[in-house]
Amino acid sequence: MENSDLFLCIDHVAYVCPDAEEAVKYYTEVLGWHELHREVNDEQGVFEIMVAPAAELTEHMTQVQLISPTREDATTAKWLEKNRPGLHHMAWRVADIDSVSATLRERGLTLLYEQPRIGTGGSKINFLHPKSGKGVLIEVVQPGSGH
Ligand code: MC0
Repeated sequence: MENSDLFLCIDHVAYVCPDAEEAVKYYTEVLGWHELHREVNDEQGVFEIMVAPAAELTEHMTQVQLISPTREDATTAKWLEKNRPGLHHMAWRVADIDSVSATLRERGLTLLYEQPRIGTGGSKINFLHPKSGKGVLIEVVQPGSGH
């Protein structure tokens, strides 16, 4: 793929904490942001709430994803044992995750999953290992219909 076809925008930045329900109050009640979506993702072991500064998403608006682990063996629970609540990963939106994944692998980068898994709103997701992301965990996300 050409570089200009790889990434569309920063889809979301994820904040991990023990209680997303408590965190969303800060965004909505203190900052006046809007809750746009919430769900439990059993495979990832997370409860997540998406918030944004506007009530309606514009095409390339970045959201903040408030995440808390739903079980002790979730990757985010392990992360919270080692870190205080804070920024956990950022997600780059793509149009075609299979083509982008193939290109990233051709460029020597390590993706965590062989095949994309299901993320927010039926999206398809994969992750660049932090060692392939300059020390940052990076999600690659192709939006689903409920995104
Ligand atoms: C771990 N490391 C990180 C990191 N987590 N670096 C930056 N940001 C993070 N969030 C680094 C550690 O510091 C360590 O570096 C190395 O990675 C190994 O860490 P570990 O503590 O031994 O942990 P692992 O290897 O067991 O797991 C790390 C790994 C895991 C990234 C593979 O967290 C994972 O599978 N993440 C992808 C899934 C995920 O995060 N799901 C939650 C969001 P050193 O230098 O000490 O070796 S789900 C989501 O977001 C969905 C719902 C969505 O958006 O749709």
